[in-house]
Amino acid sequence: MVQRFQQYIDGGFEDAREHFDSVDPSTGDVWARMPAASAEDVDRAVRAAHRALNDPAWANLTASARGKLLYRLADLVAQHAPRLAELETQDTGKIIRETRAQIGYVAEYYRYYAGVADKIQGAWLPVDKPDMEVTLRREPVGVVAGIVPWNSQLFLSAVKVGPALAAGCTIVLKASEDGPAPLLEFARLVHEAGFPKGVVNIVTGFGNDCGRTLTSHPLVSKIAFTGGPETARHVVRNSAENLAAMSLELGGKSPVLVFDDADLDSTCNALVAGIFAATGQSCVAGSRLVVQRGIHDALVERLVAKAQAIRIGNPQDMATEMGPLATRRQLEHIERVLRASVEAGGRVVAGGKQPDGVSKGNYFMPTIVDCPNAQVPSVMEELFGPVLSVVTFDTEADAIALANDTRYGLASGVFTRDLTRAHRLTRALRAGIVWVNTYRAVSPIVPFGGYGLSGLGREGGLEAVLDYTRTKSVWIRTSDEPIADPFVMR
Ligand code: TXE
Repeated sequence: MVQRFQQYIDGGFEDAREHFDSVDPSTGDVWARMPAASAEDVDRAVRAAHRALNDPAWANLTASARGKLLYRLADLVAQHAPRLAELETQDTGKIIRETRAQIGYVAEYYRYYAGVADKIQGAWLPVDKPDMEVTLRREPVGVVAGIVPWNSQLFLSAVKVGPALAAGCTIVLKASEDGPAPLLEFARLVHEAGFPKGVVNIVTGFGNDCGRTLTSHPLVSKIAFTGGPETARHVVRNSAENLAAMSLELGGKSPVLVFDDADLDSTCNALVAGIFAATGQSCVAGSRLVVQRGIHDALVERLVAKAQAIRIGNPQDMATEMGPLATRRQLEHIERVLRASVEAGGRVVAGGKQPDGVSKGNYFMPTIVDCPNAQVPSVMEELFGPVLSVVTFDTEADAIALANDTRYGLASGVFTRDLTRAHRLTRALRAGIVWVNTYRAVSPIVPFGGYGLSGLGREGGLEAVLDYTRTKSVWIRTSDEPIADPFVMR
């Protein structure tokens, strides 16, 4: 039976005037109808968030009380994690093993921000005027527009909703039109947690109507966007209307450097998790293997064996190790770039096609392409799929040059047992994250974000919470002496 979801505006659940189909990526069948928020719906949501911002029900809550609401939300996320995971798996094809684990951790993100709420402090400034007392207040920046793509919507929205609410902002969150079910369901938990109406609003819809109205709305003060660089350009242009503050998290083409002293088995496991988890649809996917010539053959051989052993299947099955891609569009994009890569000299040594015997669903085999140089399209372009491109280096300087030869700069990995080399590389790599002898570790306590086309600003950690505040400088004259008449010369 086709399920029907609602949008959440000003504390109420409602249908939109128009709905669209959501397709199960493992079967290609329509399983749900989603509300397509119109420009008018988005306008109502932003106005509700703006009213809530100044409503005593929210504005007069102490920071600790905001923290308590966030703790309650965290508990509800933990309690309902199985249902949220099932919905995310159903709507995006991400395997249940991954969605369960990730959503359990999403609750920890909300706990972190709950704890931060009453630790956001202002300052006293030692100003150069003896009769002045100057303090710096930190106030909520205002209404936040949060926009997320389909992959890991609950996770990517936690790093927006959490700091926004901790700081006292209100938010309108736009779920992706691909796989919005878990976020629309999350709205029920926000409601149950007891946030005043209008503090959190959750809609979904298409970029042109819903996304554009939200990011150009005059009452929006901050945009927190995760998605692709092309869409980010639209968002930046939209924000010319409201001059909103902005953070952009835009994916990458992250290199993993493997030196000939690395532990091959351990490295191989990290590489496989780095690229094939979430069927490669992850912004930090380690999609470029930069390997030293002496171990190239041994490492690639191990990787091919691991890739070929990955169990592809129904994403709701706990035994499945890799599920389908979220959309047909994504599958066709990968096939296109792979064809061009083979024409440019790339050699497909594993996968490269849909699994044999699969007649429906967006399945694609774990793929490894051995590339003669870094100009092969799969080495340059973000595929957002289960494709690992391999390039080879001789010296450390070559490895650094290859790794940094990208317009992106989100994450990077280094595998070596040489401590001094590891330190040199952490300095040399141009990326917002460097993982040494590990890959993909994340935590709410650690900032996350990239260089170059990977985006702007950071999410996670204390630094990012401050981006949801703005300072107000307060000058108080402490002298009892009357202020002299400025037009009388003394
Ligand atoms: O994301 P989009 P898509 C990369 C990845 C992928 C590509 C495109 O390479 O293949 O981006 O993915 C909303 N104003 N990443 O098409 O289009 C849209 O509705 C405002 C990397 O799914 O960027 C959705 O909610 N909003 C990445 C959100 O933007 C607009 C994750 C993201 O959609 C809009 C996803 C507009 N004009 C893709 N147009 C990562 N960082 O992990 C669309 N949107």
